[in-house]
Amino acid sequence: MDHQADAQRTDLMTITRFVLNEQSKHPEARGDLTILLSHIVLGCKFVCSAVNKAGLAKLIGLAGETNVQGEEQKKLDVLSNDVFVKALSSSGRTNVLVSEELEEAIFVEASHRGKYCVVFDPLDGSSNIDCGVSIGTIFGIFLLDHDNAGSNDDVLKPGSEMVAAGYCMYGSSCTLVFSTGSGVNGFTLDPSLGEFILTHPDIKIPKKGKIYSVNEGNAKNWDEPTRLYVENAKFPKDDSSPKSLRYIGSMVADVHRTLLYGGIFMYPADKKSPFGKLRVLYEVFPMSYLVEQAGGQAFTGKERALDLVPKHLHERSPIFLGSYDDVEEIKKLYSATIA
Ligand code: FDP
Repeated sequence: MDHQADAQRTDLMTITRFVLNEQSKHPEARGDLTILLSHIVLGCKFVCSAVNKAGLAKLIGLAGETNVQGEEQKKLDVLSNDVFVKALSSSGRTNVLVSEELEEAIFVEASHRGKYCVVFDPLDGSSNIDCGVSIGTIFGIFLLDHDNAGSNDDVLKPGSEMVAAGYCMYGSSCTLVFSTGSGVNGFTLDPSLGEFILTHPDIKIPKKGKIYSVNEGNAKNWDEPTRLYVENAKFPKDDSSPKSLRYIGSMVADVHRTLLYGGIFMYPADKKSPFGKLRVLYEVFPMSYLVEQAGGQAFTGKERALDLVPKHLHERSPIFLGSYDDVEEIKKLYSATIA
């Protein structure tokens, strides 16, 4: 019997243990971020379970319809929003909440108010929900220097001011990836334990990748740098191999693959959508934060994505993110166009 291998299997680094270890490196920390993260983890577990059951539930008349008890079932994205709003506000550590699902920000009432502002997309990749393809939750966290009533201005700040960000991907397994500003770590949910276990420690994005990821159906409306980048990816001018195209159409899944395998994910501006499609606060910022923490770059076509200062809660921005060298290439194409 291999006792050493057995010992390794039983010495599990759960997400709670990991976050507490991180907290102990900061003697001044009072555990507020740890508590907030544990509420986010609970929300992710809840949504994961709902996503896993959705297909089956639909077959027997649940999800989105009326169940056997005659109760109306909420659609997954509405349900996910409710789960996260409740998990976050009940943590007692949040102040302002911005959700993709809600027009206005939520200002947490005084009795539960804390110092953190959370921006989130409770269920991203909605067009993939009904066909069972990977979808996810994305979140970013800002810290206030006061615990008075918050305002929209508390989140209309550059992404570089976030103190943590992450996503949970509901795919063939449930994977939670996050950073509190000192690297990126990934955890996989062990359904038999109900615990997220560290499976991807200290994720580093390859310096250069072999994959480009973009909705090429929009090509006729692209700007010149994007068109040139994709042309070079397919017909390289040097003797390198062409890149592969991979596009799932769920930002979480496309960024997850980019973090692990390298390459570039793009949602550029085009003639029809001059600001691109993806939302600054809860899509562009958290993913750019993670990519930078993993050693890559995130660029809007004009500037470093984390330097953007949004004027509105649901503002959009073009985004190019991924391996350092690949993003460098598109940056050069943009500066050549402007020059
Ligand atoms: P969806 O519309 O399915 O919710 O922001 C939403 C998003 O998905 C991203 O997850 C995804 O990267 C992108 O939009 C896909 O957009 P296209 O269908 O235009 O490619």
